Amino acid sequence: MRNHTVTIDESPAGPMLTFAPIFNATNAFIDRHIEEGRGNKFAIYSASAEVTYAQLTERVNRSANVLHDFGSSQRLLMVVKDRPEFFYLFWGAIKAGLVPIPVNTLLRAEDYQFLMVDSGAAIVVYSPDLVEPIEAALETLDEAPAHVLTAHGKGSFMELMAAADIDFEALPTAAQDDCFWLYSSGSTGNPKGVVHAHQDMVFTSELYARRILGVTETETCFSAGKLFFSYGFGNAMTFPLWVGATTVLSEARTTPEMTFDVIERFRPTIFFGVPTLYAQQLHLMDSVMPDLSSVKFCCSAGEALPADVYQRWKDKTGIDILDGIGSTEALHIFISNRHDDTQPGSSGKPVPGYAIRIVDKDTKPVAPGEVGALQVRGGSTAKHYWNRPDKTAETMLGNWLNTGDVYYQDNDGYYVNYGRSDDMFKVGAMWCSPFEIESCLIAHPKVLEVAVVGRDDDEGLIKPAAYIVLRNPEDADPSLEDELKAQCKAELAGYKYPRWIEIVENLPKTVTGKIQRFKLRSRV
Ligand code: 3UK
Repeated sequence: MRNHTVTIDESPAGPMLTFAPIFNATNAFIDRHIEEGRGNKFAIYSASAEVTYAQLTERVNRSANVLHDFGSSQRLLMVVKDRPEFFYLFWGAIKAGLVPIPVNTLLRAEDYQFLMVDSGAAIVVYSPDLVEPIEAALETLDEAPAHVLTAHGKGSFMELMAAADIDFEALPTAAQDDCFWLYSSGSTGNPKGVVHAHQDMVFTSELYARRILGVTETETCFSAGKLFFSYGFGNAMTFPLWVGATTVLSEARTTPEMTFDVIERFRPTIFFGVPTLYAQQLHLMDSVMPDLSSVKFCCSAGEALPADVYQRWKDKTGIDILDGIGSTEALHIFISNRHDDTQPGSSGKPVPGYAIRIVDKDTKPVAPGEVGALQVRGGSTAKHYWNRPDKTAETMLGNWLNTGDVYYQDNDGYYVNYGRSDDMFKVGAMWCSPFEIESCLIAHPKVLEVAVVGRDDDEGLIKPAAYIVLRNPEDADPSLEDELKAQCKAELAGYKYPRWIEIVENLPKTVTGKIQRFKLRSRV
């Protein structure tokens, strides 16, 4: 068996992947393409550069040489925007036996200070425009990392790479060795370092990207979610690299306008977005209709895609959106809709190769149709959080991963999201899912975004409250409030209509676009 070899057996329980005893993911995702004759093919399109597989391989080797000289088995904190350097650093580190830790590029100095201390990284590489928060964070440290460099520009890591050798033999790692970390933002508390192995990227790329989406080397992928977010990390890096396809990178902040510009310029065949972005894009399409003719299909994850947004997108563009649920801990999507099997408003069915169960408080499977806690088991799940035995014990239950989500399986076998366990609330002893009420409200033509939380009424009993962003702020008037309440009363169980409707300019969100309902709960 060669060092990059993975063999796949089709068993009744799903595909079984076996790895060569020595397995360094860089051989499988980068070097293999040279042997397979893709050297002259483009791996990356971006505003700053176009990069072929041959150039990518050479630059990863140069980067591995620089990093290996810094010291093997160290950790490398990457605060790097979506540009080709991200690839050189990430794969060069893995090839040289270091552990890369890509982190969010939109944070403040205090956050970087936390990440530097928590990760104990000996090397920090950052995009030059982030110099202010990075330097401010470095100043607060008792002990500075041994090497701090910008990714590109004068005196940068790219300059060291230019002077380095173009050959490098991958370190003889194993498929289950620790390979890279991603930080999980979480809705509360400090982020947690999620430790992933070499094999985890292979499982997500093979089981979800190749087999469910059908990504092949002829595709061009564009992800609105950035590379530091494990959704974007798969969509825009490991998936195209696994099959020898092309990715489109943009370091610009994600806005509907930016996504339309990139799609028209680089003509991707697959677009990966998140629900709030699809809603904003639809709104923008009322005034400018972009040319989306290159896009064969779209994907959505990060939070549940309301059926209404799915349908309006389909009506307006003719393009399908495949919703699937994934997480940083599982690395990518493990329940998904399919090209030929989509149930709008649901997350779809398990991706073969993953085991899924919905359980009650005693970890007993619930009866069909009952809501419970969603758990997943599969080859890509993280075994632990860095330095957080308490959180590891709560989340990693043997081989099962507790997602923190509430789900039920409908009569046709589709998995339906009922919100986060901590966003759920009871009205008159009956469970209320914010998502169900939000899906009803967002179907109103004047509503752009909505979030529902439980709020105490005069009697201290919880009732739904809705926070709404309007398409046109001028539409705010009391009759609209009545109309929205009436719409919910007509379509939902009586107790679920929102007793309060607050029109707001925007909703609090995490950097990955998830609504922070806990912030709205404390706002009253
Ligand atoms: C929620 C969804 C309903 C759910 C992610 C795809 O979002 C990702 O990772 P995170 O670690 O958050 C995980 C949590 O987000 N969620 C994600 N997708 C859906 N809820 N429907 C969905 N389709 O609460 C989950 O536990 O930020 C998504 C791929 C990789 C990812 N990291």
